[in-house]
Amino acid sequence: MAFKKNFFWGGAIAANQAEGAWNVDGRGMAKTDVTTGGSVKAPRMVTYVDKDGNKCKAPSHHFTLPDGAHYQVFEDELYPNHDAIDFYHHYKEDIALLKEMGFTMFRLSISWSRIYPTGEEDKPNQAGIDYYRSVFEELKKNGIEPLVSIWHFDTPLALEEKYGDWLDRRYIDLYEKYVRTIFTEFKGLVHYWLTFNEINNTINFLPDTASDEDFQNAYQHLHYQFVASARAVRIGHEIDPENMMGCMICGITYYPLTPDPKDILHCQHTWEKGIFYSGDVQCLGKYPTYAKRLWDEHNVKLDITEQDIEELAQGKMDMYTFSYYMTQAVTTHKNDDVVGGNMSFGVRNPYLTYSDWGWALDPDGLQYYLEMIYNRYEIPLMVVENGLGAFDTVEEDGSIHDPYRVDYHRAHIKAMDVAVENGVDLIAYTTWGCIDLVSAGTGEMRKRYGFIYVDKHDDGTGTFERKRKDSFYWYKKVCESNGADLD
Ligand code: BGP
Repeated sequence: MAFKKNFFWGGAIAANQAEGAWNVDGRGMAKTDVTTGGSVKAPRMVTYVDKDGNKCKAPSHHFTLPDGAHYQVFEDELYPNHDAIDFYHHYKEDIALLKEMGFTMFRLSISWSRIYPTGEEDKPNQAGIDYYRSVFEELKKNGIEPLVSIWHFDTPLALEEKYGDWLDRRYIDLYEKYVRTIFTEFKGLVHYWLTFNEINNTINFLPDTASDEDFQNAYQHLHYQFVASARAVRIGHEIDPENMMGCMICGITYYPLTPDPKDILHCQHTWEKGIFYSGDVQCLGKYPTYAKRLWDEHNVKLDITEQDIEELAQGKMDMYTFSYYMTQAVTTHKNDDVVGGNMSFGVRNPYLTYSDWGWALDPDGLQYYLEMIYNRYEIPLMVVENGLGAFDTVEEDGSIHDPYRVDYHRAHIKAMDVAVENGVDLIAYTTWGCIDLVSAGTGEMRKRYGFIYVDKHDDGTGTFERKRKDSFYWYKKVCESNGADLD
């Protein structure tokens, strides 16, 4: 196997999908606290009260709070992220299991509203800081390097109500205050930071049929996050020159469905809009040439200042990190054979099979992505999410047989190995949802990714008991053999 001696093997979770304890120790709310469960067919809903006091629900994707409305938790609704898998109270037990598997890296996120409950306090919430310090110390004690996402889809709800969803320049300073606090408090404990999880989602999941106003908002939202991210990179380096700062991109490999030159061109433009736009700004420190075309297509006029341009140039990433689950075929021809549920994942690729949630299974696409991206930026890469969301069955004796999960990871690790052999500087692999957690897309528990099973269910029941699946023992061999033993 080609992996370096100090390659990081591990797994990943996110605060809002794992911690639970949503209203404990002074934490403020985030959007996920007013978001219900859903399924592949039914979207997750946000709950709010309109200006006349009526209880309302709306699909959470691309939701904008109407004027005069307020987000609200309703007693007769179930909010899966409220308890999640209660990592907040189980972290010691969970870290012991990760150590047993041989993890050398664990990716987790900080909930902004545990540190600044409304985002606008002058002083941080000490209980939030103490909690994360204990988690990082526990990891250190167990020889596991933390990889910390600063923002994983969880802006404090109070800011969302006041300033909309990153549509206000004031977010940049508020985010700066938050990152200064965590860089200072956790100096020496954390060295690997990711500024915004899947920052490109704002634009790559926006359908071409969306209105010009939606595109205007999406590109503006992204611009403020790019500046906030670049500023975090600069400040992260100032506070601790040993900090390694990374972007985090939702990595999708796009293929043209046919050799029609129009499909090839369309595919290239899909890469530019969905993947390269966000990577180029963050890794090359400036907007690419094709940005003007993307903006012009939808009459987008951005608020970009001279200072923003300077900040982008000063905040280039040390590493490129990404999630990888699937590939998508795109075409300019009429084709109704689309895949996915309430979110579209392109047209069906006849050469691939699909998961129960409509995600294309394609390890070759990971090799393609790794080689494409490394050739573009030539900085270290990390695969920080990869995994199979699947139904698991607990047998009567408590065992969980999940050969499908082992097959999935084995094939993706082999693909990484070939890319490394071909010269890609890949330094880490953290599988998604190494401990079962709440799905971000559907809010389900039954869409399980873990090597560790958690007794928690979609109807809110469960004991939170943890169990080792068969894949737990398999991944342990992988970690301990540095990827050599994949049998
Ligand atoms: C990514 C997110 C994660 C995670 C994963 C799997 O988009 O960064 O938060 O949830 O996808 O998606 P899902 O939970 O919808 O299966």
